[in-house]
Amino acid sequence: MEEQKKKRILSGIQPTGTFTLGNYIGAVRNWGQLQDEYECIYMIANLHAITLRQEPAKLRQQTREAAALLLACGIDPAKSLVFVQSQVPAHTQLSWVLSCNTQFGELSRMTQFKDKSAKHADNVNAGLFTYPVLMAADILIYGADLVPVGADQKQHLELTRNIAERFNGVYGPTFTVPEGYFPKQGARIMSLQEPERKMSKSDENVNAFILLLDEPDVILRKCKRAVTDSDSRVAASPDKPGVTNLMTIYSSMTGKTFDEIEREFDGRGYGDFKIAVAESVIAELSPIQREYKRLLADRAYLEEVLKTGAETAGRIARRYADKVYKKVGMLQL
Ligand code: ATP
Ligand code: LTN
Repeated sequence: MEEQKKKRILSGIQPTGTFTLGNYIGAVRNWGQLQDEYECIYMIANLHAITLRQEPAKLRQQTREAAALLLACGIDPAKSLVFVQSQVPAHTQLSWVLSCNTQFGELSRMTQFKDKSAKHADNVNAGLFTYPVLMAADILIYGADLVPVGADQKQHLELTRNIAERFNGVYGPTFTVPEGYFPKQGARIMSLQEPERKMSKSDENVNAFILLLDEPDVILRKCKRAVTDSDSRVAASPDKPGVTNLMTIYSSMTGKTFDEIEREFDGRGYGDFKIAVAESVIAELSPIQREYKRLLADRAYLEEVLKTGAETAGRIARRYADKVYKKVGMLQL
């Protein structure tokens, strides 16, 4: 019997700093788990990162660190393609064509654009506005079937689907219309300080997030300081967003259900619970941190992985971009 072709996955993460526990639970952890079932392509979105001002040397270093972190989180270059977005120029080439097939009104409705332009009012650049078009190009240029991301990217994915469908309607079947792939639990890990907002690596309050490279004592301190509610019962409910968020984290780390967690901490109060949350996070992150240090020290290996990744991804992307350029009437050489 002919072996069924594996479905293709693509996702990306910006090298804007060390990944948070939110990035890990909402996205990166799942990427490793999907490698056997799917053909996976994972990208470090450094072009997206410059929609906010970055310091060049720091961005270069963070890009290397992001690659090491992805591998340390279980992405195996023998199974998945890992590469840096700027090293596959076909993404930006497709992005231009897609931007001519995207409406100003659609981009104006993107909540990430509204949030980020409000937060960085001194630098509302065109790239920040067209960010989702480049993201659509990243996905469509590989004919990806599935895109594993956190819930905050749902709107961008919906836009990608609309762009693909519209393009197919005008120029004939060209793009695969991708589906989002969201974790059942933990698709939106919230800030430890303001549990109504998502945990974000660019938060100015360092107590709001846990970074994958935080030391055990830092993780313990951040968990102890996490905002909870006035009563002291460990129970999930919409009016207890702080505790519910910690329960989501604990559940993601241990595999325990909310019911099991409620029973485990029945009558024990928040103090014990927060220590248990911290310990579960430390246990999960320690091996990742060890592997990260080892990888970062082996620069030649990392460079080789990224080079091979960019070459292989580049070949796939080039073919797709050529096809699209032909379809829209660009003169071929
Ligand atoms: P920044 O804070 O710099 O805007 P970010 O922390 O949102 O960045 P991204 O690089 O934009 O990180 O996102 C990488 C992946 O992590 C995406 O799939 C995104 O949906 C997911 N993600 C980000 N924050 C969270 C969160 N708090 N909970 C769950 N998933 C998240
Ligand atoms: N915008 C995404 C990062 C990203 C991405 C992608 C995710 C860039 N290109 C393609 C999935 C597919 C974010 O997480 N902020």
